[in-house]
Amino acid sequence: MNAHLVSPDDIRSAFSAAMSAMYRDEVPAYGTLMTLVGKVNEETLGNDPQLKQRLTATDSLERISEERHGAIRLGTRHELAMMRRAFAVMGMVPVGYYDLSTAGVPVHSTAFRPVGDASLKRNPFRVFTSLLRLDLIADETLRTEAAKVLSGRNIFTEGAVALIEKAERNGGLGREDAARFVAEVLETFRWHDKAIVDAGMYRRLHDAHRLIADVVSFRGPHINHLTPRTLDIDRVQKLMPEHGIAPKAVVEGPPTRACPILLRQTSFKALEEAVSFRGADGTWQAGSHTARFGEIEQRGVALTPKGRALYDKLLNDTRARVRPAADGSNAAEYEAALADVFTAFPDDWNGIRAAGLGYFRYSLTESGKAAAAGATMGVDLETAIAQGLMQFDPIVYEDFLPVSAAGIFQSNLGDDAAQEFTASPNQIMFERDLGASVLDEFAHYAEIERASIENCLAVVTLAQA
Ligand code: OOG
Ligand code: NI
Repeated sequence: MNAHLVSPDDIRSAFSAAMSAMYRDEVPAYGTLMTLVGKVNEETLGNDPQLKQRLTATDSLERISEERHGAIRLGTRHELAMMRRAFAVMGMVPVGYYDLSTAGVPVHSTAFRPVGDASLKRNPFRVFTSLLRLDLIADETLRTEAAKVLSGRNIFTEGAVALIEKAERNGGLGREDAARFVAEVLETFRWHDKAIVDAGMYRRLHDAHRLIADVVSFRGPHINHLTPRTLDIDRVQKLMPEHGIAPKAVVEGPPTRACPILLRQTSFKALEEAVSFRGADGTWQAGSHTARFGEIEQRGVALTPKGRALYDKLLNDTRARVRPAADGSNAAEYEAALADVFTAFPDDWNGIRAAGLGYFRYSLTESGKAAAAGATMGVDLETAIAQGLMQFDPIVYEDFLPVSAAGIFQSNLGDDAAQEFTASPNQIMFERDLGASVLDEFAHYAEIERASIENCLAVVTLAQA
């Protein structure tokens, strides 16, 4: 019976493609961005045969043009728990906990994504998923009203829920069910231009925080952006205006480097879109809502806890020197400070590796394979590398960065949206609402690295025996 089940990786790929097609249809600027990113990626690979060769050798060239992440914001813990079950059918599990209250955004989040090398290579589609924290809203009346609106909506179709339950019962879905599942779950991410609240309520939610209005006022958690991955974010940022897209002032994350680390992101501002609000007598009142935007990202090496601590420190040091203004007035100054402060972070692969700052995937070189076949002596990792028997490639960072995420949120909430909340991470509450614990990202990368070394040692050991 299991032979008839479609692999979760295939369902995720189909879902990612369907979502991309829907968003391209709904937000044409996303299509423009995709085309631009595709062009820049092709040029980058053309100019850097070595990069192309490494990506091909590690089997990761194919995934790049197919790769993207999206984001949604949910209203209740029931929505979050069901979303976890829906993503599980696609082989996506919650990784990491992000507290955004520190950054003035009343949500906390996780990223649903595939784990494991084979699944990531097949399709690394991720969804940054936030849960609204009504507990951070001061106005008690509004909080109660918002909770009431949220409790009255059902963001999943009946068909989606039935197929999620069926997949859980049978350990997966057959071909027809999988196709129906993709179509049914896609409905949850669709844009609705008719609000479920009246204009007055929308205004009050909006005044409390724009994000609250976005989460509470509509029938579902529309996908608010999809983000393709580029091999050269500076180039795309520079070319965007020529293509009629205005990027945000500064790129979030680390500066431009020879060896990219973690994640760099930039977005274009959310569009003002026509919506209508419920009138008292069944009529509709015209208005507008701003939520959906576009983003691009460039991914670099995943950092160890030590590397991440250094990154966090350098980012803090930079921001203590220059805080990037929302209007871009000090963008050049910020970029200069960032580049300057980050000279303290080694910028060659072996330096990053030797200092224990990043995670790498090890493999035998051709001469390593030959040596292993000829029953050479076993040598330790450093010697094997020094003798050219082993090579290493950076393991791509698959997760997100809280400061960057906050910057992306803020750039799309308008300049009046900056608000102070008391920092109140609550991973325990989040995991209770989710109905599961989130995976520790560091443990995951460490395991990929370990397994790659073990692969090589096995060959060397076998050859010695
Ligand atoms: C999510 C913002 C975070 C990212 O790439 O860091 C994010 C949101 O605006 O809902 O997507
Ligand atoms: Ni994003």
